[in-house]
Amino acid sequence: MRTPTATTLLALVAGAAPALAQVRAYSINEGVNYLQTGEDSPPKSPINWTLNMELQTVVPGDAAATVVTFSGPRSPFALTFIPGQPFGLHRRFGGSYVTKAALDADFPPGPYTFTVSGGTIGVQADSLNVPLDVFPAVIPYLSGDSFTRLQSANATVPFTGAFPPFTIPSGADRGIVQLTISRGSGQPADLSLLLTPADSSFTIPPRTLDGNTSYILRLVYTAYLDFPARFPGGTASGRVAFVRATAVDFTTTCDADFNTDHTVNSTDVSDFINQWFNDLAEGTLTSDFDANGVVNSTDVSSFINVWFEESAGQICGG
Ligand SMILES: [Ca+2]
Ligand SMILES: [Ca+2]
Repeated sequence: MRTPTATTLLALVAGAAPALAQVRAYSINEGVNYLQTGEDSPPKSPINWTLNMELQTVVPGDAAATVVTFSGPRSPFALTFIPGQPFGLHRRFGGSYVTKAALDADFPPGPYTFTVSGGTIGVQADSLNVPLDVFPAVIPYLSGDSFTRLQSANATVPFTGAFPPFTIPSGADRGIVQLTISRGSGQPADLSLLLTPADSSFTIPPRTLDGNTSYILRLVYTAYLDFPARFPGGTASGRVAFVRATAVDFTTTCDADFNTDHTVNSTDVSDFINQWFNDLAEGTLTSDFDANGVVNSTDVSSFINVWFEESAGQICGG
């Protein structure tokens, strides 16, 4: 008989121990969405108000059903099991509302009790207390000249934009700023930045985006109320989130449109060469066309090749 080594014993123990069946997180997100369509002004009227509820268990099968009860006309509110996740995910979108008053009528402030049942952990319940309104006071938007410059952004050079900071509202525990850029709703993000409420600028690194391509930038301010150590045994973290999100549509210009006037022509070559000599003299990196951190002759040849590919006279973006 072989004697198990310490390593194999550890492996046996680890393999034999099932993942702890438990609720690990549950949340309610209230959101308001905006679209910025002009320079240096926050969007004045929301597109819509939304609400989402979610509960996660450590493994699928811990709970077969999740129902949320509260003092409102849409209670009881049954969440839907979302298959295909490594954990047990129960989620439901509460709908899109034109006004905050309409949202509050269906989902009023007060306690929301999440009850799980039908799985390995049996019937368990705990609640979240939803206050009336703990939204960040500031509506997210691209400030200064950021909006206009983004409309003709050249993806081969860094783009730095500005937005207003916000104060974590009274009653909230923390806040975050998220900035994502994708090719459309539901598409994976080409850029995803996690920032703080005190931040007021962001940078898109060169070559993160493609040239002559349409994108949606989403700037999201969230205030969180944390409810730690919830559910029997204190296994779950609860969270109520109040989210303001602003979308900005933009189209990058062609890679060879160096002066970002939406046309590729000989002026772009002369402007690029002038900048290239200037970078050599100053040690700057504006004409680092291949974004390798060095300005040298390869940047000129790469630029010229792309300039020929994006044939003269091509209209780009915008
Ligand atoms: Ca141009
Ligand atoms: Ca280079």
